[in-house]
Amino acid sequence: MSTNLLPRPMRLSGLEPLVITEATNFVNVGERTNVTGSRKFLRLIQERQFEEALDIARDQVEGGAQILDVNMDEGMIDGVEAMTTFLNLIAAEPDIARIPIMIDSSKWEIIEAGLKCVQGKCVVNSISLKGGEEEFIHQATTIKRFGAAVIVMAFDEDGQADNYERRIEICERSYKVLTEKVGFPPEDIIFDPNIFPVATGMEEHRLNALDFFRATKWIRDNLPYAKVSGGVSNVSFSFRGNNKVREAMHSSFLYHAIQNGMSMGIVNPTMLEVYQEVDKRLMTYIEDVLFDRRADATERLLEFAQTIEGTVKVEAKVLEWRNEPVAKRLEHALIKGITEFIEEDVEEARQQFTLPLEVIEGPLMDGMNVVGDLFGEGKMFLPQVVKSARVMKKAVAYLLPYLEAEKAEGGSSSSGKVLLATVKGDVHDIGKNIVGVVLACNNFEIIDLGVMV
Ligand code: B12
Repeated sequence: MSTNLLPRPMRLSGLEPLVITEATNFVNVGERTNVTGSRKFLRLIQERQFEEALDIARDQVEGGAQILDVNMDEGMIDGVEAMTTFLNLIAAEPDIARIPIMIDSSKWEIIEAGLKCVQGKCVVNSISLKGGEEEFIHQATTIKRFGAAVIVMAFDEDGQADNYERRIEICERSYKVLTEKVGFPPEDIIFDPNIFPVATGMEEHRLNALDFFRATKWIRDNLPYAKVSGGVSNVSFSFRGNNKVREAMHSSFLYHAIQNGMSMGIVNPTMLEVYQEVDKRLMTYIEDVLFDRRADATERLLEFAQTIEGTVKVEAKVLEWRNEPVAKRLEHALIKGITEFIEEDVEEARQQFTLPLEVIEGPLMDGMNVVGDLFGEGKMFLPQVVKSARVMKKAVAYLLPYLEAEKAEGGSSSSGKVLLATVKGDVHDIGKNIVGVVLACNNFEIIDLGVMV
């Protein structure tokens, strides 16, 4: 976005605020509470097992989702009733309701039903010019009255935008109608310029990713304060069944989309590789396709994909990192969120250092710093960092008895009292907890008020 504009952050909320500024990293939308994307969720809703369906929502929040997408668009379900019931149940669960909701439906009556339920400021996903300007204005006016933000699909009376020009033409027209005729706050407009599959073998799909990147950049440069979102898994549709390729493609697509200004998106964190971790050759083939860099890009990727399809070669590669030196193994486990070997690796590192604290301040902190840098660069995403934090916590928990055994000699008299907490809005407690343990070992009396105080 042009930098000479006054900041107008997008303010969403569940029970807690989510303020999206220019400095915010990519915002990831949890997508498992969607009957069209999750078979399990669909089954639970059909069988009216709403308690279990709530657990899926809770897992998403704990896993790092910053917005919760809820979709009940399925022919066999009464969408209005299911949306109403589920959102009302969420409202009674503060650990889920703390993040904003995204009411996701292609049916206006389901969206309206959802708008009547949610507390806080939600996002409607989506409306478009598909049914003409009058209907669009009516829907946008209602959404504005409910105080929600809106996702606008690049779709008009002539159909869905499938090239660069159509994408920007529809988004510009929608933006003008929204800001000039409806008086919609521009910072509450999010465009979805359509993520379509690549490597389909069809000539007209060759520019699908590139056109999305270019349209995203155009929107961010030309439509002040508007944001860009999209459903990322669509891009890899041609590779269903080959998760290795899909995961790599998602991380590359996301990385480049974010570089071009994509601000949020619906991403399945279990189908996302860390950008840096993708095999370099695979990444080249993928990016040749995404950027349409060569005429035979699709054939080359398809050919290469067959060689890595769930083969033994992949299995061997997976465990190759176990042969690295211990510091590298710890870094790998932190980046990939692997807890399996963490205790044995931490033990090995502990034996190499004089003090257990040196393991934390050395290889573990180094690993966390790599995670922090990758996250800052848009090459890792919050759900992945949540997993890293779990690995770190397990490593620290393993070292705890050794840290405590280091307890300073010399009497029981207290060295003083220390009050610890993280401030309101800050969940980072790994460092605080370590400080608490170290101080306690040095005879300080610790009063730990916890997080977000
Ligand atoms: C793990 C992590 C998370 C985890 C936290 C899990 C948890 N329960 O702690 C999760 C995934 C939840 C997370 C969330 C977010 N994170 Co974060 N996260 C990190 C990461 C990768 C590692 C932090 C860590 O645990 N380090 C290891 C510990 C041991 O080190 P430490 O915290 O520095 O503590 C040591 C010292 O600082 C010191 N110390 C710490 N506290 C105290 C207190 C006292 C009294 C003393 C004396 C010393 C002391 O001693 C400790 C031991 O040596 C850092 C990157 C980094 N390199 O630090 C980003 C980072 C801190 N996060 C960041 C951000 C932006 C976020 C989010 C806002 C992301 C988002 N878009 O939502 C959210 C914040 C949510 C919130 N409301 O707080 C930014 C912060 C940028 C900034 N400067 O403001 C960082 C730097 C990443 C980045 N490069 O962008 N994060």
